[in-house]
Formats: sequence, C-alpha cells, structure tokens
Amino acid sequence: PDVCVVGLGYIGLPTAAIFAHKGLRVHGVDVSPRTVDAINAGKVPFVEPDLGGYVQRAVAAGKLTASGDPVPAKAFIIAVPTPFKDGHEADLSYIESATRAVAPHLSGNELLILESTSPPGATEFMASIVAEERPELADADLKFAHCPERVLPGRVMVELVINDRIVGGLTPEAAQVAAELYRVFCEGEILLTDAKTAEMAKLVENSFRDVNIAFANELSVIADEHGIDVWELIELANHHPRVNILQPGPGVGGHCIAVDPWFIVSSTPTLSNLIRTAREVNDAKPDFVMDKVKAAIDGVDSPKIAALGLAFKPNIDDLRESPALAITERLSAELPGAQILAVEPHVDELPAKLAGHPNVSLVATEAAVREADVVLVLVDHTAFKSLDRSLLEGKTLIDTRGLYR
Ligand code: SAJ
Repeated sequence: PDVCVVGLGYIGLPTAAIFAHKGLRVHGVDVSPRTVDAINAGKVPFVEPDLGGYVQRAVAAGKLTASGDPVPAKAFIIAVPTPFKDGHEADLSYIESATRAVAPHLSGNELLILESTSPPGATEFMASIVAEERPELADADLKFAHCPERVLPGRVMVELVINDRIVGGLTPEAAQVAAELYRVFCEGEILLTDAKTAEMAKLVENSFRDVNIAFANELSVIADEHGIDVWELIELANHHPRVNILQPGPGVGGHCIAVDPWFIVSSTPTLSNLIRTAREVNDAKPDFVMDKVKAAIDGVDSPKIAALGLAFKPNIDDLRESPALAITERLSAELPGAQILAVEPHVDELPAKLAGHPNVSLVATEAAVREADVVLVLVDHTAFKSLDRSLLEGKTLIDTRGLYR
C-alpha cells in the first residue's frame, strides 16, 4: 500500500478513508477485531457524519483494507490514543507499541508520521523506538514527522479537507515529504515547522480554548454570587470590539480540551500556572453544579431530578469525558433518596456507567420535565430548545447552559 494507518479511531479512520477516496491504496490497522471486521464490511464502528459513505466506497473500490497487523507501505501514520496517567503525565505506551509493530516492516526509506496528540518530544521518542528495534537502519533514509489534526468531532470529513495543517519534521526534508502526502486531500494551507513546535502547537490550541472556557466558568460562579445573569453579562461585554468571551457550562468534556493542557503542565510544571489553574477551574465546575442541586432539593421529600443531556457537547452522541454524564453519576451516588430522570435524545439506552443504578432511568424530555421537582440542564442540545416553557412553572430550574433563560 501507499499508506498504512495504525489506529482506526476518530482520527485514523477518517484519515485512512479520505486518502483512499483520493485514490491511494490504504491499509488500516487496529487492535480491535470488531473495528477491523466492521471496516472490511464497509461499515463504521462509531458515529461521524458522512464517514460511512467514504468508508463504504473505499472498501468497495478495493482501496481500503484493514487487519490487526501493519504491512509494508511507503508511509505509516500512527493515530493511537495518548491518555494520561495518574499524575496527569502522558501515557505513550500506545505510541510505543504501535511503533514497535511497524518497525519490522521498514526497509529504510519510509515516512513515519505521528498524528496522535502528544507531549513535546514524542516524535523523537518514536524515532528512538525505531532505532532500538532496527539499529541497522541508523544510516538509512527514514523520515519522521508530527502532523497533528485539529478537526472538530461532528465536522471531521469537512474540516480534514478545509482546515490549515501544521506539519513538523524531525528534519526539514521529513516535513517536506509529509506535506506532499497531506496535499493529496488537504485544501488548506500546509505550514512547515519542526516536530516539537508542531507538538506544542496542537496542545496550545486546545489550551487556549480551555483557558477561555475557564474564564467563562469562573464568571458564572462570580455572577451567581452577585445574583446576576452570566449570559446577559457575557453578551453585553462581547459588544466590546476586542472582547469575545466563551460560554459557561457544567464543566469541560471531550477527549482533547480537558486532556491536552495537562501535557503542557506535566512537561513544565513550574511554568504552567495559568494553564493548570484553568484546568482546575473547569474541573471544579461540576462541584458547583452539585451544590446547586443539593440546595434545591433540601427539604423536598423523595425529590425527582430531570437531568437534561449526557453528551459532552450539543447534538452528538459522544459521552466520552462528559461532565454531564459525570454529574448524573454523582447525582445517583450522592443522592440515593432522589430519583434521577436522565434525558439523552441521542442514545437508546442508559450508558454502562448508569445502567443498573436503581435510582436512574432514561426518560423522554417532556415526560422527565413534567415529573421533576428540579430541572437540571447539562447540555444545550437543539432538541431541548423546543420544550414548552410552561412545563417549567413551579419547578426549580438549574440551567448550566443558559438554554431556557
Ligand atoms: N465548551 C464550553 N463553552 C464553550 C465552548 C465549549 O463549555 O464556549 C465545552 C463543550 O461543551 C465541551 C468542551 O468545551 O464540553 C469541548 O468542546 P469543543 O467543541 O470546544 O471542542 P472538541 O473537544 O469537540 O474539539 C476540540 C477542537 N479544538 C479547538 O476548538 C481549539 C478541535 O478543533 C480539535 O481538533 C479537537 O479538540 C481535538 O481533537 O483536539
């Protein structure tokens, strides 16, 4: 094949599919047999708009295949997870094992790209693993680059094509060759740099957003203390030509913004005070929401709480690192005498983390609101906006998203 993509998740699979769509021969690799089988059958194991069509056509055209092991290719793209360990340090073990799996298939002139979001130095680490596995290739022409993606879940197939792209090489030549590869489908600008700057650029982008959301979340707590409406406050302040405050919520979720800033903090702990504090502010927001709910049900006999939304952001079914889901779990555990009416129009059954909790049930929006004493809005799904507002009369509304203001 032209390209071998290791890791067929939210980034690897769309990337593999779009290369195949452009006519390259692509082989995808994943440790999950379920994922491999789905792809070989032309199917997608998760929800992402338009991805299904790309995969189905690429597999039917014989351009995309999948298996559990890498095969020789001109370029390898590693797109495996980089979670963090207990001390918020990045866990590079998936990158390491993917690199070790690729190493035996190298002949010496390949391009190896790390796409996984990584702490500074990870691309060098990848090269050091190859050097360890294949010392005889020390003087060969292997090229290493880091090419982070910045696509927004839900818009991946569009943003892969139109977003500008940063390509950082361990050598300038490596950056050049990697840029030529991405040019196959990327219509945005391709910006060349060194690998470490590229690694940091990705982390900095998500930290920028995290710090700005933390500002909004801190304002929401301050405004609450003053008894004023934070959404009106932000709307007014944003009329200033150089002010653009983001929206507060119940916390920050997803697998990127709540994770990536820690890679900066753990690489330079004494220098990253603002970034760390922003993370702490956002992570503390669920405590504030819990306190509000506890105050609202104080003195209410067998209270019923409608929790609107479980996803990590509006209009998706993605529950990973979702503050809404975490808060609903805490409601169930910390308020055993309350009944939790969980509402999530994008799923058909309670997620594993809530299934089996005797005081939690999955209920339709209107029914939940009718029955509840307390209505807690956790996600601003469009589907919630059409709710008949008169149903909220006589109930305590805790609206973390400002949906019903
Ligand atoms: N959020 C707020 N208030 C806001 C904006 C967002 O509370 O004003 C919350 C959301 O509810 C959600 C979290 O932040 O819980 C993150 O959502 P998001 O839509 O901002 O971002 P993600 O995690 O879906 O995708 C981000 C994007 N990064 C940036 O916008 C800088 C995306 O471009 C990256 O590719 C992606 O992370 C990634 O993979 O790193």
